[in-house]
Amino acid sequence: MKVALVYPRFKWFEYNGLSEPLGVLHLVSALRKAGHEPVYVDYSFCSEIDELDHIVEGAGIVAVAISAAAKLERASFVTSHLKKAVPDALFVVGGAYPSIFAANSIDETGADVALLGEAEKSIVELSDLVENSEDYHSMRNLAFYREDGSFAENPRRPVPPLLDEILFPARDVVDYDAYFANGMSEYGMITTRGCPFKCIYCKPSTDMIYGGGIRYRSAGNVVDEIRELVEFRNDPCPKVFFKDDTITMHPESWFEAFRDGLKESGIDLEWHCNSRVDTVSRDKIRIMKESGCRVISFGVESGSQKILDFYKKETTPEQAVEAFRWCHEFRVEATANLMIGFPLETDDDLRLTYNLLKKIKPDDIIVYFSTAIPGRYIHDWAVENDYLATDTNPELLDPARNRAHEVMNMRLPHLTVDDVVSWKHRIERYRSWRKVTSYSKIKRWTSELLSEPGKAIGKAGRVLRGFKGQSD
Ligand code: B12
Ligand code: SF4
Repeated sequence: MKVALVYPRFKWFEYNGLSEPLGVLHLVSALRKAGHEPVYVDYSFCSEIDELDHIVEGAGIVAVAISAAAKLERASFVTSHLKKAVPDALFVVGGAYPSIFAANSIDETGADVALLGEAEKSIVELSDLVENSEDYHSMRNLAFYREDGSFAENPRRPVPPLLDEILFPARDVVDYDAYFANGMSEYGMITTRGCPFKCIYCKPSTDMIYGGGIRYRSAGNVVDEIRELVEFRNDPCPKVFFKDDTITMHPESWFEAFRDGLKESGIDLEWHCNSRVDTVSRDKIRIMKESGCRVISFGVESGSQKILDFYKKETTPEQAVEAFRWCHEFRVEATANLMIGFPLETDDDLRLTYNLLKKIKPDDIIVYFSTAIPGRYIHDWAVENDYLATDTNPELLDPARNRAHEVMNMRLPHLTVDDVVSWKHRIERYRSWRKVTSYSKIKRWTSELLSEPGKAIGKAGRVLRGFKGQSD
């Protein structure tokens, strides 16, 4: 049966950068293997809403991806258009947001059902049932409104324990040239699913998608996927962003096997990842560097232990000092991600954060505004303690957008928004200073100036704007 997998990023600007939707691509592979006819419908580069109707035509299921609340409005817009174009199809929503807010996803989009959590198995099961005109309402991971108006959320199947058994994402359906032409710079990939930590600004949302805990792929399986990517894109030196929550949960031996596997395959990989300062060691960073790691983006969040403890981050500023020292030693660029503007933060806490930055000397700094997103403990806490600002506009639920627009969705008893903004500007100025003094940044910028002068000049402009306190 024809199944349309829709990525509804229609006329949407990504504040955090453009990337291919890996989850949807995994579903394309699963459906293909099961003998269905999946079609990938990506609105990222469309200027008219009806531009892709011909691809969706004849689909028995139209499945729309929603990653976050910020995208709900786009998903609703695209779904209501497609409901007119293919009125007889079964409309499904899935992805991170419906896994947490199933009823709301159906209410807002008018979809018939939601598929919750990892969906490689359930999308195939649903497609089989629909194709055979069988009743699907009792299948696991399904949520829907019963005829009497009550909401049903069926039990979930256990998440697949062995990630190596999951098929690689179907990259052949992606128009990578368009993605790269529009600012994407790295292929996405993932080597683990889930995260065992409990930070209040994040959990329990990811547990609702990946079922809690963490599951791993073997290094060999990841090397196989990279080999496939190298062949498919005819690029022996690909750049990859590992989207894992904390890839450094892998032990050192994993990174050794990964490094050796790449070497044996003759692949010169360059990659970057996110990490926590307490899951790295000096040796791990050395081996990561040997396997092509160029940048590690650490969730440093704050220089104040009091704030880290409120976030339940379970890290210390001292661990940040060590992690950044090791990165500088092995010339791995280290980015510090910060989250400022938490209601309990004071001017002294922000000063501690600023002082920590001066100590760890990050090669880059990304300042987010602390945001209470529904489905996370921080949101419950903000509601209970009356810190949530009255405006629940979904647009305010994207920390990257809030940073760019300098707006917040929580009230601050000890600071004004202007205070936070002025600390942000101070940090941005220090960030620009680091960019013109960091060895790695200067080296990269110089080589870019020779190979891609336009890009390098654009970067220099952004650094200059940073000196005025403006972020990218
Ligand atoms: C890469 C990424 C991004 C990228 C873009 C993602 C993209 N192009 O797909 C960028 C950087 C732009 C981004 C931005 C944001 N993101 Co983001 N992002 C991620 C990240 C790190 C990886 C996603 C991924 O590829 N996972 C791997 C694949 C295999 O898993 P998956 O996508 O979940 O797919 C599975 C299921 O969800 C399901 N599924 C997925 N799609 C579909 C579609 C259908 C139809 C069905 C049936 C099922 C289904 O099946 C898949 C296979 O099992 C996740 C964290 C994580 N570890 O997943 C956060 C995450 C999805 N992001 C999140 C959020 C909140 C945001 C932001 C609001 C800001 C932020 N970072 O906090 C913005 C808003 C973006 C927006 N406007 O929508 C949350 C979402 C949770 C929530 N709803 O509250 C997550 C879970 C991170 C977190 N814990 O905070 N993000
Ligand atoms: S913020 Fe990162 S480390 Fe903390 S729970 Fe979320 S994914 Fe895990």
